[in-house]
Formats: sequence, structure tokens, C-alpha cells
Amino acid sequence: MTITITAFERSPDGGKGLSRDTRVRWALEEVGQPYEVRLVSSRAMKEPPHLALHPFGQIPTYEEGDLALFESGAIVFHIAERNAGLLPDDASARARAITWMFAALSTVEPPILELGTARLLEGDKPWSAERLPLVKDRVCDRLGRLSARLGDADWLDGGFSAGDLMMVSVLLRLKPSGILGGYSNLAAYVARGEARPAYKRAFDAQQAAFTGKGSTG
Ligand code: GTB
Repeated sequence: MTITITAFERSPDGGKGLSRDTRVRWALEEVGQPYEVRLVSSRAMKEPPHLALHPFGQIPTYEEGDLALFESGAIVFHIAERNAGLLPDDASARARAITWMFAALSTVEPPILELGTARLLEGDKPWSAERLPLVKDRVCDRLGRLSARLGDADWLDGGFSAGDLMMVSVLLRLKPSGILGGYSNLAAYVARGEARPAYKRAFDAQQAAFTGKGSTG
């Protein structure tokens, strides 16, 4: 059955792979599932046909036959559950990998998003200079604890899993800030993720969609 995902027609990041369709593309590439991409304009995102797929009018979405999903975490989880390669067979290891997916999305990603908002949308507010260091501290607290847990391991819990895919995807958002440089094992962890052939294919596909060289993965 054909899998179709949605992505920005014009990604605000200029094809740097920071938009959330990249993590979905990456998961599909890891498990070897072909997929098609429907590019959606900012206006079309808020119109009824897309809102029927995504109640908040965002990307990415995922369609496969009668099934329509939204939320990158739910989509990656679905892909990982239905295909070999992203979740261990052992029940406990599988539960731990899923725990890392949730940790990435609900513990590590929120302060990182907040930092983006503080820098990009609130930088001109009179209180911004006072608030920014507080927001940055909250990011650094999470990174310090994640760094301590990862130690010198390659991945968070044994072999590469959907937990790592999600954590690396979340941390990638920090790359332009330079903050990751203060955590050498996390910087190396992200680089290991980026070096995976499946990530490279996903990155190239999202970039090709942006540069107009192609729109399907
Ligand atoms: N929780 C949802 C998920 O994980 O799927 C969040 C989805 C989401 O935020 N989608 C964004 C969107 O559709 C695109 S990824 N925004 C349009 C809108 O809300 O109207 C977020 C994003 C946007 C831009 C950059 N960037 O430029 O670097 C990075 C990430």
C-alpha cells in the first residue's frame, strides 16, 4: 500500500532538515519503506482537506490506505512497530526504546523549542536579554543529564533504535546554536545519526523537495 507523507512546500529552514517530516522520512528509510511526499503550502495547511488529516493544520501527516496519522512521534512509532529495524524484539528493550522516544519528545524537545522561540520570536522584546539565559539553562540542564546517561556509548540503549532516531532528530535543532559543542559525546552522537545512510537519504530527499529537484523520496 502506498505511503504518502506531507511536508512544507517551502520549508522555513531552507532545506536544512529541521522540519519534522525529516524524522518521518528517516524512519521510512531505515526500514526500507518507499513513500511519496505531498508538498503543502502554508495556506493549504489551514484549509479543510489538510485539516481533515491534521486537526492543527501542520505537517507531517502520514497516509496509508484508510489510515491517516499526524504527530511525528506517533508516525515514527507506527513505522517502527510495523517494520523490523527500529525497535528491538526483546519486550523490555523495546519498552526502553519507546521510553527514549517519549523522553526525546516530551522532556528534551520542549526546552529546545522554547529556546528557538525565545531567540527568533522574542529576541526584540525588552525582557528578552533577561529571559534568554534562563531558557538556555533549561536546555543545558537536559543536555547535561542526557550526556551523563549516554556516556561513551554509541546509542542510548544498546543498538540504534527509534529512540535514538527521535533523540538525534530533536538535538539536530540545536546545531545552529553551537550549544551542542559543549557536550562532545552528544555532538558525536548526533554526528553518528547524521552519518547513517538512511538519514542521508532522508536529508537529501527533503532538501530536493525544497530546491525543486524532486518531491518524492
Ligand atoms: N508535534 C507536532 C509533530 O511532532 O508532528 C508538531 C508539528 C509541527 O510543528 N509542524 C510544523 C508546522 O507544520 C513544521 S515542523 N508548522 C506550520 C504551522 O504550524 O502552521 C516545525 C519546524 C518549522 C520550522 C523549522 N525551521 O525553520 O527550522 C523547524 C521546524
